Amino acid sequence: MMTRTFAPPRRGRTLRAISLATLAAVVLSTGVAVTSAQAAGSTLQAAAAESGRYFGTAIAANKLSETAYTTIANREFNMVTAENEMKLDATEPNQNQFNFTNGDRIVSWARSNGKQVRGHTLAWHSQQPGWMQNMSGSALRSAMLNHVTQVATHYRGQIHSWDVVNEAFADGSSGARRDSNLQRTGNDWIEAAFRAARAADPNAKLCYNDYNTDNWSHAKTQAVYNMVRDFKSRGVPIDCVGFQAHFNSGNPVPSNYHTTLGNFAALGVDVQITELDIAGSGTSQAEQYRGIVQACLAVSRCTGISVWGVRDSDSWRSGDTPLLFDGNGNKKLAYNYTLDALNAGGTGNPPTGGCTVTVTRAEEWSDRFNVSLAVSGSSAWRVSVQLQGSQSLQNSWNATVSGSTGTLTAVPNGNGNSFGITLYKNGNTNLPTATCSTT
Ligand code: 9MR
Repeated sequence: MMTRTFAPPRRGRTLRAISLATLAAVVLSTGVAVTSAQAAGSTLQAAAAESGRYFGTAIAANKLSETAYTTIANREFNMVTAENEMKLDATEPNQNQFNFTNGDRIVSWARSNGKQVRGHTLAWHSQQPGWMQNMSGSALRSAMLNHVTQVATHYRGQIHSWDVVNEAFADGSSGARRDSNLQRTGNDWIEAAFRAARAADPNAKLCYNDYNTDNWSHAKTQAVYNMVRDFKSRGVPIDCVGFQAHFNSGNPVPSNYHTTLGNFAALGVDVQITELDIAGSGTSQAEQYRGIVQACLAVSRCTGISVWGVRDSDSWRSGDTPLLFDGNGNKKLAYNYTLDALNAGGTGNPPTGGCTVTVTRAEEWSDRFNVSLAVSGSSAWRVSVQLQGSQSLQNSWNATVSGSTGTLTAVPNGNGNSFGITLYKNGNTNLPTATCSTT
């Protein structure tokens, strides 16, 4: 995990995100202002916003009356997806009788708390109401298009991105479309749905959304890619591709994820991570979350990440403890790694002259954790380390470190340009930030 102290200008970065007091302190204490310090976002939404991205969650309408739930959801996330409330069975239980009650509750909660909404989902083989399951042919095609039109029209102007079509490709090595009643209405059902959605809500971004499309070498990934390329070449209105990102040991985070995201983005669509959850616990789970964030940050058109639920207990597969908060609403290690990765941002060039320090989280125990710091650009340096909250210094190595709380100062002691510290958490597990100046 690296925290750049010398952040390149990034989209959406505003002075609001930088404490002016911190900035002034750096300039004054070093004498030479080599660059500005990077402010660390203290919530997922703030940290993601530093690079112009959103951080979202699935929301269940029946939990909006639970304060413990809404407190976390409101604090951490600025994008909301209705977990089930906008699906076909929820919104059109009887043909041409629409019910938007629960979908509207989520949109209303989101809007009154300043959040945007992802719409999920307009056309899908699953969770169809009974009347639709029994239809076929041109009657089904018309009913599907009517559904897309009516629902997208109801929410017109209120949706950031719509999952227009969900999960239309088969798993495995075939690269084929998934067999379904919708697919049997003709191969053009997907583009027809996109055209209807565009006509109904011209300002919403229109996404194709699927799972098991993360590994670039998988046949399903290639098949979706080829469809998107074809749509772009023929002017079918598609703006984005959603990667659900449901991971477990059978479907691990691929090492080529940034390649997948980058190749789709190169087709001229945004990419979004739409339903992220990762089965597991501890460091292994946390490192996978970090990998996902880093893959998204490496692709400029990866515009946001949404997790599929707030707490483990809210998850559709709660036994896998796949989310960022435990059932009591406590931040998990995966949360810390995710926040750190968002704050670290994408790669950038260090300033000319001066020095750069990277901050990496290392071993962790219940009461304390190690932090590794590596200086580049100069061997005559002074590093200021801003501890978080009540954190205090227990130990240090390979540098002379003074101070014990608040801001530490480190200078070389003849052991090179990398050094380490052990910090007592004292209730705060966030990674410290650091700035470097030459001496
Ligand atoms: O999380 C959703 C769960 O509450 C529903 O019972 C389930 C029904 O299909 O759908 C879950 O959400 C799915 C999403 O809509 C599409 N991608 C896979 C998600 C997890 O199954």
